[in-house]
Amino acid sequence: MEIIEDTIKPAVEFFKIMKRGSKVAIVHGHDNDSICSAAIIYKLLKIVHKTEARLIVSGLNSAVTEDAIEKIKKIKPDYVIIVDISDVPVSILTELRNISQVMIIDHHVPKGYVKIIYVNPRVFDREIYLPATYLCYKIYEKFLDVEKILWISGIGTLSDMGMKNCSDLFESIKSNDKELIGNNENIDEILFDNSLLGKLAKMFDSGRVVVGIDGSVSALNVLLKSENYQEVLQGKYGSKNLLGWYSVSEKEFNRLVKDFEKKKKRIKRFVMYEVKSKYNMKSPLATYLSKILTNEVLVIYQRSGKYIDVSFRRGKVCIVDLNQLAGNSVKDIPDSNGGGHIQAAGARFPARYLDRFLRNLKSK
Ligand SMILES: [Mn+2]
Repeated sequence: MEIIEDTIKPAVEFFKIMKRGSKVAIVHGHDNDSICSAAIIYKLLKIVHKTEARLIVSGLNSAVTEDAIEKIKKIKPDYVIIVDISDVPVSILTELRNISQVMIIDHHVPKGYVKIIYVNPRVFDREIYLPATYLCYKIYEKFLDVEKILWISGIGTLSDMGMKNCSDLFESIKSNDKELIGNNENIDEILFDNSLLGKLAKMFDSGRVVVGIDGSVSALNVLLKSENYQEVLQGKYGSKNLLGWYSVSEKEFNRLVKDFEKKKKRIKRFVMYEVKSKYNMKSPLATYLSKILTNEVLVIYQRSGKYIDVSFRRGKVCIVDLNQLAGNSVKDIPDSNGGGHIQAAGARFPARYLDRFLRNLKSK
């Protein structure tokens, strides 16, 4: 595929020019695609550049926050690599550029960043969908044998629903780690519920779901320390925590699927549901429930402190642009944001604007 080669070329150059022993900081978000991207880049730097990169979690999954900058200022790295975070506010990017050389590896709708190295396939094709983990996997492949990171690449790419366009990765997993895919003929959503790779994806996500940011950081540490997925399943390197969180989140997940059936509301083409849970179940639940819809848009929301977080997903034959819908749903709401991908998006707004948000949706 041409686009992938064009996309990763500046990153490959970046790593070729980088000197051994350089100081590097990797800034990442909270979901599996982001932590798997960070893990792959970390391992690449460790082997090729003999560098232990510093990992910095952003306060938000979708944006680089001020607290991340404070940590970077203390480290004063030569290079900063930001993975799978779409929004880097201009003021923050300017600060970063004063300290270090910056590279962003992302796959959301492209931003007009300047004076940085920008690795995003959608610069070349706005519609193309290739998760950040897959981009990192392709970069790694230019330097090293990918055999040891296939499981991490599979977890991140599956979690971000990149099955369709990343078939070479899944073919490699099939031939090297057959057990992860099992006897599944089709590489699609079925893997979540019917494969070891799907189970691992849920396990690594359960840190974020049950504990939040600190859980994501723990999950990333397990990815970094483990040589292979067998060690994870054996409970090595802190993965005992993951196994515990996984069973908590599975139980809660099943409870919420039943609750959804009872309490979901249908308004025009929307199916709405408020998640009432002490865990961050909104996004895995939305991904699962979207598979049982056909032409509807699923709107799942959950309170988080003073805010409401929303996940938008669509049924199998639905063609609504969710990136646009999410943006429009909050456009007149102060202190809000909304957007993402055509097929999956999110929004966040102060809870007191719930009525206005619902009104905005109904007018669509
Ligand atoms: Mn992603």
